[in-house]
Amino acid sequence: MIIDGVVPWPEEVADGYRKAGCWQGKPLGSLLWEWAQRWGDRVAVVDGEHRLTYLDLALRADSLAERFAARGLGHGDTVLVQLPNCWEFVAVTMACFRIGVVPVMMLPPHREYELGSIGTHVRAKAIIVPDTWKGYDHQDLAHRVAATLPDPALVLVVGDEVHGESIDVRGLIDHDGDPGPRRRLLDEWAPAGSDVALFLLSGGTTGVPKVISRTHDDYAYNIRRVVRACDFDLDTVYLAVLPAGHNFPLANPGILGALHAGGRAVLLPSPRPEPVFAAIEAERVTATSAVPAVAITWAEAAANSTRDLSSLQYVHIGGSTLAPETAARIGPALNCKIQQVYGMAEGLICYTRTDAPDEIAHSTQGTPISPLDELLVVGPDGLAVAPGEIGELLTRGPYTPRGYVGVPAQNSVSFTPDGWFRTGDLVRITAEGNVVVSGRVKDLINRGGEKISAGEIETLVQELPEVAEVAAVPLPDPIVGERVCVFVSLHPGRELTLAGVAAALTDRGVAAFKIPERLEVLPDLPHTPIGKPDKKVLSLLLTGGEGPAA
Ligand code: J2J
Repeated sequence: MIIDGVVPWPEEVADGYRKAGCWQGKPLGSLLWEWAQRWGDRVAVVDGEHRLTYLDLALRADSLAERFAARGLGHGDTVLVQLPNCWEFVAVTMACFRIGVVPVMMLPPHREYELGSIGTHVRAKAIIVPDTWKGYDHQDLAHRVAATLPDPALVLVVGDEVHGESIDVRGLIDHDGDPGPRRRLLDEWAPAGSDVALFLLSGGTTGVPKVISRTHDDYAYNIRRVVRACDFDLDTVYLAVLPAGHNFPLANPGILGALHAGGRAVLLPSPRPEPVFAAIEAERVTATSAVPAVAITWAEAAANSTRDLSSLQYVHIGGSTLAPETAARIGPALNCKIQQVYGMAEGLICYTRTDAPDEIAHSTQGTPISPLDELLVVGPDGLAVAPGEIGELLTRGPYTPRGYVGVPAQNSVSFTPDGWFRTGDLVRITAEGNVVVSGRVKDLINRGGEKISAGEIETLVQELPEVAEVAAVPLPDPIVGERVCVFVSLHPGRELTLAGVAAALTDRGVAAFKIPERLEVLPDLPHTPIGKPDKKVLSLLLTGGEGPAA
């Protein structure tokens, strides 16, 4: 089934990946039943008091899938999934995979602005939310957003307080323990391996929603390879603390990797050290993943913790720059090995391997997980740089799609005519083949691993009546790496405060992590020769001479 705006791999390339055995033609929902048959009574998912076996998970997913279908959801329909880390997230995702419904992985802090713009872009047919989360009423949010979407959209809610007009997700789950005819029926409705399995969101570099389509074939291959790179096996107990809808904890190797290996995924809705340490102790967690800012808080808190963390073997760290000295501190503090990961929802994943010497694991971001990943480092002229030199990384491969969904103009910028994805990251590749990320050319702000498009913030701030011109730049920060700083010039006689900007963007329904944390008002912004705000000069104003952190 072809979804509007999804860019396929060229047929001959796709054939090559099939012949090479990367793409096996199995939808992720059928893998669920393979796992259930192999490991039926082993525990698959732990969420607080809830412990689901593989069979239990498959039965619940099937039950949900049948009910989704009964409400008209089918192949290629998109559903915004905004759930915290909970067992229902896994069951809902698997249910979608079973019947070719495409979950769109939103994050819990997203609000009207993000749900509305993405939901419109993908023509969402349903929104799945918790009733409330961190004191915020997501059920109400979902109804407000649903009313603005181009197509009628169902609102499905996970929680105890489900209103009359919403569908209670837990209420859709019923089974008597026998897969029986329901499983056979759903097998008949299964999507093809080449169909889109899910949509992930990219931080992006402009205000255009950048939705990444991942097929069952490509995602399954990604998961198989990364399970290998991280030595996940039957004994793996993986703790998911980053938001589960993010590619990293979802599948690299994350929750789906742990399940694919026959291990166990423990879901925790918070990365705060104490609950994390308590979960590691209680569940004998062997591996977890974190962005650097989170891993640093764990390393600091571990010294004063009496929790038994001895089961922990690996922490996967990625999403933003990790200084080698910091990397060297984290392993000893948590008494485990770290594996660095340089990854992106657009595909390419690089990992330092479990047996890498410390020097490699601390100072590089590792090698690609697939021998078929192609990496090309180019200079500003678009030509390959000399080996070992820094340049922008371009990549292609069996799990790196050839375009964002429905944005042809953006695709002609983000992808080369021969299908290379321009990562926007500056890297060098060492003589041993390890990637070292050394900066970026793309215009975004990386706030503790959350990617914020400078262009998107600029569009929003530009709408304020006081603002003549705006530029958003990263403000280097010792804790989260970067925060959003906006430079503005104002119309004559107008005034603007940081609180005013924050209030206006919050009113627009923008997620809190994107709200600017510093405002600088200048009489005029400096400009480049072609008349754009000169962000290099602005960044220098912030750092007093040193450029912004990479
Ligand atoms: C510096 N920058 C990094 C690293 C990603 C695993 C891990 C991370 C992501 C992710 C992911 C970095 N050092 N180690 O999806 O599966 C920056 C780069 C990159 C962008 C991608 C996964 N690791 N980055 O972070 O789609 O700029 O994916 O292009 O959110 O994060 O962001 P995202």
